[in-house]
Amino acid sequence: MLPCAFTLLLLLLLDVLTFPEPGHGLRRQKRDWVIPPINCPENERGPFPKKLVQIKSNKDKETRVFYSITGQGADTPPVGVFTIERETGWLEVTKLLDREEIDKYVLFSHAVSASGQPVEDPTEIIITVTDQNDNRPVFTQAVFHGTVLEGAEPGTPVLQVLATDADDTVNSNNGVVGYSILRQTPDQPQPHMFAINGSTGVISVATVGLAAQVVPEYTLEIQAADMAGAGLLATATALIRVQAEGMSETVNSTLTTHVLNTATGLPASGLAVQLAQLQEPGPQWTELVERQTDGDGRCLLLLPRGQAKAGTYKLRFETAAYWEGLGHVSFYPFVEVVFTIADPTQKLHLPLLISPYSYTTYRGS
Ligand SMILES: *[C@@H]1O[C@H](CO)[C@@H](O)[C@H](O)[C@H]1NC(C)=O
Ligand SMILES: *[C@@H]1O[C@H](CO)[C@@H](O)[C@H](O)[C@H]1NC(C)=O
Ligand SMILES: [Ca+2]
Ligand SMILES: [Ca+2]
Repeated sequence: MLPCAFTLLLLLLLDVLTFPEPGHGLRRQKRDWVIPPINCPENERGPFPKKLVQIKSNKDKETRVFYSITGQGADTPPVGVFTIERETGWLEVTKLLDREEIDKYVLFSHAVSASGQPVEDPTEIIITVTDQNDNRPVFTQAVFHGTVLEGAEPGTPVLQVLATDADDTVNSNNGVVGYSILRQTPDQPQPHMFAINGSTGVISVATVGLAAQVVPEYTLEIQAADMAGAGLLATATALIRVQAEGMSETVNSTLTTHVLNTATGLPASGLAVQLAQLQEPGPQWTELVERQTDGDGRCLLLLPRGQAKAGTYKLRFETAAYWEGLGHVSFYPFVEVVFTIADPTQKLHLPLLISPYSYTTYRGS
């Protein structure tokens, strides 16, 4: 980009633009001479008219030549933004330009003799209006809403904010918006629970620990700045509701299990667990849930209160897959524990201790 495009225009003044001389050379092209694109910055103040470039026909040695221009900005709306001095060929701009309104003018210059006969082919003049950063970003909404499930993993997308900027994004960063999070309220359990992608505006979970009972809703103050994040500013709000689905299940769960690897003394994590219920009267099992033990070897969500009924249940532990994952062969392809629930409101804990060659279970509390 030019720091000041009028510098260039002044340089152009030294090179008076002449119409091509026809019939030169063997490979004459249809349009053998093009006036180079003229850059004209928007918002340039007067006094007007302001000279841009002088156009000249070599025929002026033989005859008097009169110049005119046609096209948008000359004789079609907006009429008269550009004029040309009939006798000197000076092309002038008559008013302040706005790139966001019109970013390019295509004009044609004409040269005629005193009798009105064209002495040149019309020549194209392209005037490019160069950008100034005269628009700040504008958020498409004052408040953006999003919902996230509590316990969501870092990286989980929550919502996308959007700000537009009318300025140029192709040849400059004047219209390129960069996003950031200014503030998180409340700053519990930590100040940076969410992150925003600076270029896309996608807000995602940054830290584990979202819990509806701790913070049911977050307010984020979001900033958009042009110049890819370093320029003119705008702010908006993002409201993020933390959905408590997992929590009520956890707190209300009446059945839990805990698997311990007795070969190492460590919790068995990532072990698949299935819960099924016996359909009376027949020997038919209806599968209720399928889970994996967490990092502590626990499964807390097996039987939510309200869903629990008195009856016969079965927990199936996929022990062989677990041992295979550790490079062991298991004597037991799986472990099934069948038990009865008499009082569905009472909490029931069912630990399982496993080694490749043994297992133990008992009623815990
Ligand atoms: C932002 O999103 C874009 C497009 O999805 C991605 O290419 C880029 O890596 C992301 N930036 C960060 C910092 O995650
Ligand atoms: C238990 O579940 C009931 C309804 O299913 C709900 O109203 C209650 O808030 C839950 N309790 C807890 C501590 O989450
Ligand atoms: Ca801008
Ligand atoms: Ca602009």
